[in-house]
Amino acid sequence: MQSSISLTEQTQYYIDLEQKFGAHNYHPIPVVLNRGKGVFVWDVEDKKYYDFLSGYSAVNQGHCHPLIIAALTEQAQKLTLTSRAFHNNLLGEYEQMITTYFGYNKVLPMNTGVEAGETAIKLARRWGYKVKGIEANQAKIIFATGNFWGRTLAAISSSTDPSSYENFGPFMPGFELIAYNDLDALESALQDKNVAGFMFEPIQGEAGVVVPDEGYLTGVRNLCTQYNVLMIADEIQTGLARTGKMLACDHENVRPDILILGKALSGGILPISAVLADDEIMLTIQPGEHGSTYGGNPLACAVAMTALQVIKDEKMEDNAEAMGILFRDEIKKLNSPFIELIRGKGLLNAIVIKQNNPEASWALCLSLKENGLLAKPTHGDKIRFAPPLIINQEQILEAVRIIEKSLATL
Ligand code: IF1
Repeated sequence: MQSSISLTEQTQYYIDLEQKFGAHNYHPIPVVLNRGKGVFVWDVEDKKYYDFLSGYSAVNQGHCHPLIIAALTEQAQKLTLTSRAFHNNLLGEYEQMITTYFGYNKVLPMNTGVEAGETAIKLARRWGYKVKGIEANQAKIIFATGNFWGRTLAAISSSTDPSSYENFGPFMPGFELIAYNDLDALESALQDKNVAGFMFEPIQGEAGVVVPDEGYLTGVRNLCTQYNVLMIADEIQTGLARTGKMLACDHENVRPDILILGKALSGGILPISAVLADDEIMLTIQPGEHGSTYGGNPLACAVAMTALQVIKDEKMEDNAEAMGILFRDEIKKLNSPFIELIRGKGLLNAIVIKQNNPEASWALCLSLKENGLLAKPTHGDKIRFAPPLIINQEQILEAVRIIEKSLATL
Protein backbone atom coordinates (compact mmCIF):
# COMPACT_ATOMS: atom_id res chain seq x y z
CA MET A 1 0.00 0.00 0.00
CA GLN A 2 1.03 3.63 -0.48
CA SER A 3 2.51 5.50 2.45
CA SER A 4 1.10 8.82 1.20
CA ILE A 5 -2.47 7.98 2.18
CA SER A 6 -3.82 9.26 5.49
CA LEU A 7 -4.01 7.20 8.65
CA THR A 8 -7.78 6.87 8.64
CA GLU A 9 -7.52 5.87 5.00
CA GLN A 10 -5.03 3.19 6.04
CA THR A 11 -7.49 1.82 8.58
CA GLN A 12 -10.19 1.79 5.93
CA TYR A 13 -7.82 0.08 3.48
CA TYR A 14 -7.30 -2.89 5.83
CA ILE A 15 -10.99 -3.13 6.69
CA ASP A 16 -11.91 -3.08 3.00
CA LEU A 17 -9.42 -5.84 2.21
CA GLU A 18 -11.00 -8.12 4.83
CA GLN A 19 -14.45 -7.25 3.58
CA LYS A 20 -13.54 -8.02 -0.02
CA PHE A 21 -11.42 -11.15 0.41
CA GLY A 22 -12.47 -12.64 3.72
CA ALA A 23 -15.60 -14.58 4.62
CA HIS A 24 -18.15 -12.41 6.36
CA ASN A 25 -18.43 -14.51 9.52
CA TYR A 26 -17.52 -11.67 11.92
CA HIS A 27 -18.57 -8.09 12.58
CA PRO A 28 -15.53 -6.52 14.27
CA ILE A 29 -15.18 -3.17 15.99
CA PRO A 30 -13.66 -0.91 13.26
CA VAL A 31 -10.12 -0.82 14.59
CA VAL A 32 -7.04 -2.31 12.91
CA LEU A 33 -4.40 -3.45 15.40
CA ASN A 34 -0.77 -4.06 14.66
CA ARG A 35 0.99 -4.16 18.04
CA GLY A 36 0.41 -5.31 21.61
CA LYS A 37 2.28 -5.14 24.91
CA GLY A 38 0.88 -6.17 28.29
CA VAL A 39 -2.60 -4.72 28.78
CA PHE A 40 -2.30 -2.44 25.72
CA VAL A 41 -2.72 -2.75 21.97
CA TRP A 42 -2.02 -0.16 19.26
CA ASP A 43 -3.76 0.41 15.95
CA VAL A 44 -2.19 1.22 12.58
CA GLU A 45 -2.67 4.92 13.37
CA ASP A 46 -0.51 4.34 16.47
CA LYS A 47 -3.40 4.99 18.81
CA LYS A 48 -3.10 3.10 22.12
CA TYR A 49 -5.94 1.15 23.73
CA TYR A 50 -6.65 -0.86 26.85
CA ASP A 51 -7.51 -4.36 25.65
CA PHE A 52 -10.59 -5.36 27.65
CA LEU A 53 -11.27 -8.45 25.56
CA SER A 54 -7.86 -10.15 25.82
CA GLY A 55 -8.50 -12.27 22.75
CA TYR A 56 -11.59 -13.74 24.46
CA SER A 57 -9.50 -14.56 27.55
CA ALA A 58 -6.59 -16.12 25.65
CA VAL A 59 -4.24 -13.28 26.53
CA ASN A 60 -4.53 -13.61 30.33
CA GLN A 61 -0.74 -13.20 30.69
CA GLY A 62 -0.76 -9.94 28.68
CA HIS A 63 0.20 -9.36 25.07
CA CYS A 64 3.60 -10.67 24.01
CA HIS A 65 4.65 -11.74 27.50
CA PRO A 66 8.47 -11.58 27.26
CA LEU A 67 9.07 -15.01 28.84
CA ILE A 68 6.52 -16.77 26.66
CA ILE A 69 7.88 -15.05 23.54
CA ALA A 70 11.40 -16.09 24.59
CA ALA A 71 10.27 -19.71 24.94
CA LEU A 72 8.55 -19.49 21.57
CA THR A 73 11.49 -18.02 19.67
CA GLU A 74 14.04 -20.30 21.29
CA GLN A 75 12.08 -23.46 20.54
CA ALA A 76 11.07 -22.25 17.07
CA GLN A 77 14.73 -22.38 16.03
CA LYS A 78 15.17 -25.95 17.24
CA LEU A 79 12.13 -28.06 16.42
CA THR A 80 8.48 -27.17 15.85
CA LEU A 81 6.61 -30.28 14.73
CA THR A 82 7.33 -33.99 14.76
CA SER A 83 3.75 -35.31 14.64
CA ARG A 84 2.91 -38.02 17.13
CA ALA A 85 4.39 -40.64 14.82
CA PHE A 86 7.63 -39.93 16.70
CA HIS A 87 8.43 -38.84 20.24
CA ASN A 88 9.80 -35.39 20.98
CA ASN A 89 11.88 -34.27 23.92
CA LEU A 90 9.35 -31.74 25.28
CA LEU A 91 6.04 -33.59 25.21
CA GLY A 92 6.71 -35.81 28.24
CA GLU A 93 8.03 -32.91 30.31
CA TYR A 94 5.00 -30.81 29.39
CA GLU A 95 2.65 -33.69 30.22
CA GLN A 96 4.34 -34.16 33.57
CA MET A 97 4.13 -30.45 34.32
CA ILE A 98 0.48 -29.90 33.41
CA THR A 99 -0.80 -33.06 35.12
CA THR A 100 1.09 -32.15 38.30
CA TYR A 101 -0.13 -28.55 38.05
CA PHE A 102 -3.80 -29.59 37.94
CA GLY A 103 -3.66 -32.95 39.73
CA TYR A 104 -4.72 -35.47 37.08
CA ASN A 105 -3.11 -38.75 35.99
CA LYS A 106 -2.98 -37.88 32.31
CA VAL A 107 -3.39 -35.20 29.65
CA LEU A 108 -4.42 -35.40 25.99
CA PRO A 109 -3.02 -32.44 24.04
CA MET A 110 -5.03 -30.83 21.23
CA ASN A 111 -5.00 -27.39 19.58
CA THR A 112 -8.21 -25.38 19.56
CA GLY A 113 -10.72 -25.27 22.35
CA VAL A 114 -13.45 -26.91 20.32
CA GLU A 115 -11.21 -29.89 19.56
CA ALA A 116 -10.62 -30.34 23.25
CA GLY A 117 -14.39 -30.27 23.78
CA GLU A 118 -14.83 -32.92 21.08
CA THR A 119 -12.09 -34.97 22.72
CA ALA A 120 -13.78 -34.75 26.12
CA ILE A 121 -17.05 -35.99 24.63
CA LYS A 122 -15.33 -38.87 22.84
CA LEU A 123 -13.65 -39.82 26.12
CA ALA A 124 -16.94 -39.64 28.02
CA ARG A 125 -18.72 -41.78 25.44
CA ARG A 126 -15.86 -44.29 25.41
CA TRP A 127 -15.86 -44.42 29.23
CA GLY A 128 -19.62 -44.84 29.11
CA TYR A 129 -19.30 -47.98 26.98
CA LYS A 130 -16.13 -49.46 28.44
CA VAL A 131 -16.48 -48.63 32.13
CA LYS A 132 -20.06 -47.68 32.93
CA GLY A 133 -21.48 -50.37 30.64
CA ILE A 134 -23.81 -48.31 28.45
CA GLU A 135 -25.24 -50.29 25.53
CA ALA A 136 -23.58 -49.66 22.13
CA ASN A 137 -24.34 -46.26 20.57
CA GLN A 138 -26.78 -45.26 23.33
CA ALA A 139 -24.54 -42.85 25.26
CA LYS A 140 -25.93 -39.42 26.06
CA ILE A 141 -24.14 -36.23 26.98
CA ILE A 142 -26.04 -33.51 28.86
CA PHE A 143 -25.41 -29.81 28.21
CA ALA A 144 -26.84 -26.63 29.71
CA THR A 145 -28.88 -24.08 27.75
CA GLY A 146 -26.81 -21.05 26.79
CA ASN A 147 -23.67 -23.15 26.48
CA PHE A 148 -20.90 -22.24 24.04
CA TRP A 149 -17.98 -24.49 23.24
CA GLY A 150 -17.11 -23.67 19.64
CA ARG A 151 -18.15 -23.93 16.03
CA THR A 152 -17.85 -27.57 14.93
CA LEU A 153 -20.92 -29.56 13.99
CA ALA A 154 -20.91 -31.30 17.36
CA ALA A 155 -20.52 -28.00 19.23
CA ILE A 156 -23.40 -26.34 17.41
CA SER A 157 -25.51 -29.48 17.92
CA SER A 158 -25.67 -28.63 21.62
CA SER A 159 -26.22 -24.92 21.03
CA THR A 160 -29.38 -23.02 21.96
CA ASP A 161 -28.30 -19.95 19.96
CA PRO A 162 -29.96 -19.90 16.49
CA SER A 163 -27.13 -17.79 15.06
CA SER A 164 -24.80 -20.71 15.85
CA TYR A 165 -26.92 -23.63 14.59
CA GLU A 166 -29.59 -22.42 12.16
CA ASN A 167 -29.36 -23.95 8.66
CA PHE A 168 -26.34 -26.06 9.62
CA GLY A 169 -28.27 -29.26 10.38
CA PRO A 170 -28.58 -32.21 10.61
CA PHE A 171 -27.13 -32.35 14.08
CA MET A 172 -25.26 -34.77 16.33
CA PRO A 173 -27.54 -37.24 18.12
CA GLY A 174 -27.11 -38.20 21.75
CA PHE A 175 -27.03 -34.68 23.14
CA GLU A 176 -29.59 -33.37 25.63
CA LEU A 177 -30.16 -29.93 27.06
CA ILE A 178 -31.19 -28.85 30.55
CA ALA A 179 -31.44 -25.41 32.14
CA TYR A 180 -28.18 -23.93 33.47
CA ASN A 181 -27.87 -23.38 37.21
CA ASP A 182 -30.69 -25.87 37.86
CA LEU A 183 -29.69 -28.87 39.97
CA ASP A 184 -33.20 -30.36 39.93
CA ALA A 185 -33.10 -30.42 36.12
CA LEU A 186 -29.70 -32.08 36.28
CA GLU A 187 -30.87 -34.68 38.75
CA SER A 188 -33.84 -35.67 36.61
CA ALA A 189 -31.65 -35.85 33.48
CA LEU A 190 -29.19 -38.11 35.28
CA GLN A 191 -31.93 -40.68 36.03
CA ASP A 192 -31.30 -41.97 32.51
CA LYS A 193 -28.77 -44.84 32.74
CA ASN A 194 -27.39 -43.95 29.31
CA VAL A 195 -25.97 -40.62 30.44
CA ALA A 196 -22.18 -40.68 30.27
CA GLY A 197 -21.35 -37.06 31.02
CA PHE A 198 -22.51 -33.56 31.90
CA MET A 199 -20.44 -30.96 30.06
CA PHE A 200 -20.74 -27.36 31.22
CA GLU A 201 -18.97 -24.05 31.84
CA PRO A 202 -18.52 -23.12 35.54
CA ILE A 203 -19.39 -19.58 34.41
CA GLN A 204 -21.08 -19.24 31.02
CA GLY A 205 -18.94 -16.89 28.94
CA GLU A 206 -20.66 -16.39 25.62
CA ALA A 207 -24.06 -16.32 27.30
CA GLY A 208 -22.91 -13.03 28.86
CA VAL A 209 -20.84 -14.06 31.90
CA VAL A 210 -23.61 -15.95 33.66
CA VAL A 211 -22.41 -16.83 37.16
CA PRO A 212 -24.35 -19.74 38.72
CA ASP A 213 -25.58 -19.66 42.31
CA GLU A 214 -23.12 -20.47 45.05
CA GLY A 215 -23.26 -24.22 45.59
CA TYR A 216 -24.04 -25.10 41.97
CA LEU A 217 -20.59 -26.54 41.28
CA THR A 218 -20.72 -28.60 44.47
CA GLY A 219 -24.20 -29.77 43.55
CA VAL A 220 -23.07 -30.80 40.07
CA ARG A 221 -20.14 -32.69 41.57
CA ASN A 222 -22.34 -34.54 44.05
CA LEU A 223 -25.01 -35.48 41.50
CA CYS A 224 -22.43 -36.69 38.96
CA THR A 225 -20.82 -38.86 41.64
CA GLN A 226 -24.19 -40.16 42.86
CA TYR A 227 -25.36 -41.17 39.36
CA ASN A 228 -21.96 -42.33 38.04
CA VAL A 229 -21.81 -39.66 35.36
CA LEU A 230 -18.66 -37.79 34.35
CA MET A 231 -18.49 -34.15 35.37
CA ILE A 232 -16.87 -32.40 32.40
CA ALA A 233 -15.82 -28.81 33.10
CA ASP A 234 -15.16 -26.56 30.12
CA GLU A 235 -12.66 -24.15 31.68
CA ILE A 236 -11.41 -22.92 28.32
CA GLN A 237 -12.56 -19.40 29.14
CA THR A 238 -12.88 -19.52 32.94
CA GLY A 239 -9.67 -21.38 33.70
CA LEU A 240 -6.06 -20.27 34.12
CA ALA A 241 -6.64 -17.56 36.73
CA ARG A 242 -9.28 -15.60 34.79
CA THR A 243 -11.93 -15.73 37.54
CA GLY A 244 -9.58 -15.14 40.48
CA LYS A 245 -8.68 -18.79 41.06
CA MET A 246 -6.54 -21.08 38.92
CA LEU A 247 -9.80 -22.80 37.89
CA ALA A 248 -13.34 -21.53 38.34
CA CYS A 249 -14.13 -24.92 39.93
CA ASP A 250 -11.62 -24.01 42.67
CA HIS A 251 -14.10 -21.43 43.99
CA GLU A 252 -16.02 -24.39 45.43
CA ASN A 253 -13.03 -26.74 45.73
CA VAL A 254 -14.63 -29.07 43.25
CA ARG A 255 -12.66 -31.42 40.99
CA PRO A 256 -14.21 -32.33 37.63
CA ASP A 257 -13.63 -35.79 36.17
CA ILE A 258 -12.62 -34.25 32.85
CA LEU A 259 -11.05 -30.79 32.71
CA ILE A 260 -10.88 -28.90 29.40
CA LEU A 261 -8.38 -26.07 28.93
CA GLY A 262 -7.45 -23.86 25.95
CA LYS A 263 -7.08 -20.18 25.17
CA ALA A 264 -4.63 -18.86 27.82
CA LEU A 265 -2.78 -22.18 27.87
CA SER A 266 -0.61 -20.44 25.28
CA GLY A 267 -1.02 -16.86 26.49
CA GLY A 268 -2.55 -15.99 23.14
CA ILE A 269 0.36 -17.19 21.05
CA LEU A 270 -0.70 -20.49 19.48
CA PRO A 271 -3.86 -22.56 19.56
CA ILE A 272 -3.07 -24.97 22.40
CA SER A 273 -5.72 -26.98 24.25
CA ALA A 274 -5.69 -29.86 26.67
CA VAL A 275 -7.99 -32.46 28.17
CA LEU A 276 -7.09 -33.75 31.61
CA ALA A 277 -8.48 -36.88 33.27
CA ASP A 278 -7.47 -39.87 35.35
CA ASP A 279 -6.43 -43.26 33.95
CA GLU A 280 -9.85 -44.89 34.28
CA ILE A 281 -11.12 -42.42 31.69
CA MET A 282 -8.04 -41.56 29.63
CA LEU A 283 -6.84 -45.10 29.04
CA THR A 284 -10.11 -46.08 27.39
CA ILE A 285 -8.60 -44.52 24.25
CA GLN A 286 -5.85 -46.63 22.71
CA PRO A 287 -3.24 -45.95 19.98
CA GLY A 288 -4.77 -44.89 16.68
CA GLU A 289 -8.18 -44.07 18.15
CA HIS A 290 -7.82 -40.28 18.48
CA GLY A 291 -5.28 -37.59 17.71
CA SER A 292 -4.22 -34.55 15.72
CA THR A 293 -1.28 -33.49 13.54
CA TYR A 294 -0.31 -30.55 15.72
CA GLY A 295 -1.44 -31.76 19.15
CA GLY A 296 1.53 -31.99 21.53
CA ASN A 297 4.01 -30.42 19.13
CA PRO A 298 7.27 -29.29 20.77
CA LEU A 299 6.70 -25.60 20.03
CA ALA A 300 3.30 -25.77 21.76
CA CYS A 301 4.83 -27.70 24.68
CA ALA A 302 7.51 -25.04 25.21
CA VAL A 303 4.96 -22.23 25.00
CA ALA A 304 2.40 -23.91 27.27
CA MET A 305 4.94 -24.76 29.98
CA THR A 306 6.04 -21.13 30.14
CA ALA A 307 2.48 -19.79 29.88
CA LEU A 308 1.50 -21.93 32.90
CA GLN A 309 4.64 -21.03 34.83
CA VAL A 310 4.19 -17.27 34.52
CA ILE A 311 0.58 -17.46 35.78
CA LYS A 312 1.89 -19.03 38.99
CA ASP A 313 5.06 -16.95 39.31
CA GLU A 314 3.20 -13.68 38.86
CA LYS A 315 0.28 -14.80 41.08
CA MET A 316 -2.16 -13.77 38.38
CA GLU A 317 -5.14 -15.39 40.10
CA ASP A 318 -4.66 -13.16 43.15
CA ASN A 319 -4.38 -10.07 40.99
CA ALA A 320 -7.46 -11.07 38.98
CA GLU A 321 -9.42 -11.49 42.21
CA ALA A 322 -8.35 -8.12 43.66
CA MET A 323 -8.66 -6.13 40.43
CA GLY A 324 -12.03 -7.74 39.69
CA ILE A 325 -13.45 -6.58 43.02
CA LEU A 326 -12.07 -3.08 42.44
CA PHE A 327 -13.44 -2.96 38.89
CA ARG A 328 -16.99 -4.07 39.81
CA ASP A 329 -17.06 -1.67 42.80
CA GLU A 330 -15.93 1.27 40.68
CA ILE A 331 -18.46 0.48 37.92
CA LYS A 332 -21.27 0.25 40.50
CA LYS A 333 -20.20 3.62 41.92
CA LEU A 334 -20.78 5.23 38.51
CA ASN A 335 -24.51 4.67 39.06
CA SER A 336 -25.04 4.90 35.34
CA PRO A 337 -28.64 5.03 34.09
CA PHE A 338 -27.51 2.84 31.17
CA ILE A 339 -26.11 -0.03 33.24
CA GLU A 340 -28.64 -2.55 34.48
CA LEU A 341 -26.02 -4.53 36.37
CA ILE A 342 -22.42 -5.66 36.42
CA ARG A 343 -21.61 -9.27 37.12
CA GLY A 344 -18.64 -11.58 37.04
CA LYS A 345 -15.82 -13.12 39.00
CA GLY A 346 -12.20 -12.06 39.00
CA LEU A 347 -11.53 -10.37 35.68
CA LEU A 348 -14.32 -12.12 33.75
CA ASN A 349 -17.02 -9.45 33.93
CA ALA A 350 -19.92 -8.12 31.89
CA ILE A 351 -22.28 -5.20 32.14
CA VAL A 352 -25.86 -5.56 31.01
CA ILE A 353 -27.18 -2.47 29.23
CA LYS A 354 -30.65 -1.35 30.33
CA GLN A 355 -33.77 -2.14 28.30
CA ASN A 356 -32.07 -4.77 26.15
CA ASN A 357 -30.71 -2.14 23.79
CA PRO A 358 -28.24 -3.58 21.23
CA GLU A 359 -27.74 -0.21 19.52
CA ALA A 360 -26.70 1.33 22.82
CA SER A 361 -24.13 -1.39 23.54
CA TRP A 362 -22.63 -1.13 20.05
CA ALA A 363 -22.57 2.68 20.34
CA LEU A 364 -20.92 2.38 23.75
CA CYS A 365 -18.22 0.10 22.36
CA LEU A 366 -17.53 2.57 19.55
CA SER A 367 -17.30 5.38 22.07
CA LEU A 368 -15.01 3.27 24.28
CA LYS A 369 -12.81 2.75 21.25
CA GLU A 370 -12.66 6.50 20.60
CA ASN A 371 -11.67 7.00 24.23
CA GLY A 372 -8.99 4.30 24.20
CA LEU A 373 -10.55 1.05 25.43
CA LEU A 374 -11.52 -2.00 23.37
CA ALA A 375 -14.47 -4.23 24.29
CA LYS A 376 -17.14 -6.09 22.34
CA PRO A 377 -20.88 -6.53 22.84
CA THR A 378 -22.20 -10.06 23.24
CA HIS A 379 -25.82 -11.09 22.74
CA GLY A 380 -26.75 -7.51 21.94
CA ASP A 381 -27.17 -5.99 25.35
CA LYS A 382 -24.10 -7.23 27.23
CA ILE A 383 -20.52 -6.00 27.12
CA ARG A 384 -17.74 -8.22 28.37
CA PHE A 385 -14.89 -6.58 30.29
CA ALA A 386 -11.98 -8.98 30.55
CA PRO A 387 -8.57 -7.30 30.55
CA PRO A 388 -5.29 -9.21 30.81
CA LEU A 389 -4.73 -10.42 34.37
CA ILE A 390 -1.60 -8.32 34.82
CA ILE A 391 -3.60 -5.09 34.91
CA ASN A 392 -2.82 -2.90 37.96
CA GLN A 393 -4.95 -0.66 40.18
CA GLU A 394 -4.01 2.59 38.46
CA GLN A 395 -4.89 1.06 35.07
CA ILE A 396 -8.24 -0.24 36.35
CA LEU A 397 -9.10 3.23 37.62
CA GLU A 398 -8.08 4.86 34.33
CA ALA A 399 -10.16 2.29 32.42
CA VAL A 400 -13.19 3.06 34.60
CA ARG A 401 -12.73 6.79 33.84
CA ILE A 402 -12.77 5.90 30.12
CA ILE A 403 -15.95 3.86 30.60
CA GLU A 404 -17.54 6.73 32.55
CA LYS A 405 -16.64 9.25 29.86
CA SER A 406 -17.99 6.93 27.15
CA LEU A 407 -21.27 6.31 28.99
CA ALA A 408 -21.76 10.09 29.04
CA THR A 409 -21.89 10.12 25.21
CA LEU A 410 -24.89 7.78 25.06
C1 IF1 B 1 -15.62 -17.35 18.25
C2 IF1 B 1 -17.68 -15.94 22.70
C3 IF1 B 1 -15.69 -16.12 24.05
C4 IF1 B 1 -15.34 -20.95 24.78
C5 IF1 B 1 -15.58 -22.02 25.65
C6 IF1 B 1 -14.81 -23.56 24.08
C7 IF1 B 1 -14.54 -22.56 23.15
C8 IF1 B 1 -14.82 -21.25 23.51
C9 IF1 B 1 -16.13 -21.75 27.02
C10 IF1 B 1 -13.96 -22.92 21.81
C11 IF1 B 1 -14.58 -20.19 22.54
C12 IF1 B 1 -14.90 -18.06 21.68
C13 IF1 B 1 -14.62 -18.38 20.27
C14 IF1 B 1 -14.88 -17.11 19.51
C15 IF1 B 1 -15.70 -16.24 20.40
C16 IF1 B 1 -15.51 -16.81 21.75
C17 IF1 B 1 -16.25 -16.32 22.86
F1 IF1 B 1 -17.79 -14.70 22.28
F2 IF1 B 1 -18.29 -16.72 21.87
F3 IF1 B 1 -18.28 -15.99 23.87
F4 IF1 B 1 -14.54 -16.49 24.33
F5 IF1 B 1 -16.30 -15.51 24.96
N1 IF1 B 1 -15.32 -23.28 25.28
N2 IF1 B 1 -14.91 -18.99 22.69
O1 IF1 B 1 -15.63 -19.69 25.15
O2 IF1 B 1 -12.62 -22.56 21.69
O3 IF1 B 1 -12.26 -23.56 19.44
O4 IF1 B 1 -12.50 -21.10 19.65
O5 IF1 B 1 -10.47 -22.25 20.55
O6 IF1 B 1 -15.81 -16.38 17.52
O7 IF1 B 1 -16.05 -18.47 17.98
P1 IF1 B 1 -11.94 -22.35 20.25
